[in-house]
Amino acid sequence: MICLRLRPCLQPGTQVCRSHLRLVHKFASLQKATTLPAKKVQSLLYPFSGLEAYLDRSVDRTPFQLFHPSLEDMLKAESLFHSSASHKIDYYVSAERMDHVPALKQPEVCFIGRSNVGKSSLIKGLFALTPEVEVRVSKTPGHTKKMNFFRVGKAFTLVDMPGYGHRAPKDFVDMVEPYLYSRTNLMRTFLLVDGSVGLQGADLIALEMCEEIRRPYVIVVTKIDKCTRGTLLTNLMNLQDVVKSQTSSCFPQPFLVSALNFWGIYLLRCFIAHVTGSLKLTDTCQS
Ligand SMILES: Nc1nc2c(ncn2[C@@H]2O[C@H](COP(=O)(O)OP(=O)(O)OP(=O)(O)O)[C@@H](O)[C@H]2O)c(=O)[nH]1
Ligand SMILES: [Mg+2]
Repeated sequence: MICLRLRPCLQPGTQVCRSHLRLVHKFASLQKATTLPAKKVQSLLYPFSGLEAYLDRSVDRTPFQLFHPSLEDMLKAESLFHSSASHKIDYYVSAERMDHVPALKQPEVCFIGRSNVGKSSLIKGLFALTPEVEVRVSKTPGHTKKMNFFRVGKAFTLVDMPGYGHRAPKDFVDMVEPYLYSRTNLMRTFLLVDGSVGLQGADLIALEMCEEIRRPYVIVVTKIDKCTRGTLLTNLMNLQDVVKSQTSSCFPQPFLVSALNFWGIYLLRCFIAHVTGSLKLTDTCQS
């Protein structure tokens, strides 16, 4: 449709950059999302709030709301995800081995998880305000084969990792483990778990690896649009039990997200801005 509309305007020799044709999702921006009815805004901003009423009274809500920034802070964080001449967001480089990893000084965060859990889609969602930054996603597991580095100006770098489990690259462990151990500017690892299936055996191994490495990491529960509330709650409670009883470096609050409809994306943008030291929060919260 867009192509059809543009075609009559084209003069011979005119080039249309494909990136200009990519549209920004209507909820990519928090400002647009806040025009929705209040209850919907609440679920988009703090997805746990939509589940809270269905939890047994005996369940402690505190761990789920440790990081609870104000709308103002989230808006400030969002500005970091807009690309400009002085703050360029771009794909930088891919690395297959540690000696290919770029020597960047700015704080870094990385995304790990089973193949197909939604790592690349999540990064695409975070970068939805700059659709010219191409993040490749696929429904075929094992799509991302290398560590892909995306720079967010001089503020921080996001690293999209290959997945583990089904169709993982053969050298997954050799590639990812040394990175996690030795990357000095790595501020947080985000370990993604599929909300519709919960923790799998391979996730428990990844969790163990993160515990061994003893660097701070955070669990992100993905695809929350895909499952019933009951399934999500069951998987979430199980996850909380594991985090409470088996971890010491894991942030107690899981971040619930849907890359499809932007639930939790604004909160995660704000958390990334916070842990990389790019944003001073007005409210006090833990991390
Ligand atoms: N419904 C729904 N589907 C999603 C979501 N996030 C990702 N997907 C789908 O899940 C599939 C895998 O997504 P990717 O982002 O490529 O997954 P990945 O973790 O990067 O996978 P690998 O690169 O293979 O390790 C794609 O078909 C996505 O469209 C989500 O929030 N909701
Ligand atoms: Mg991927």
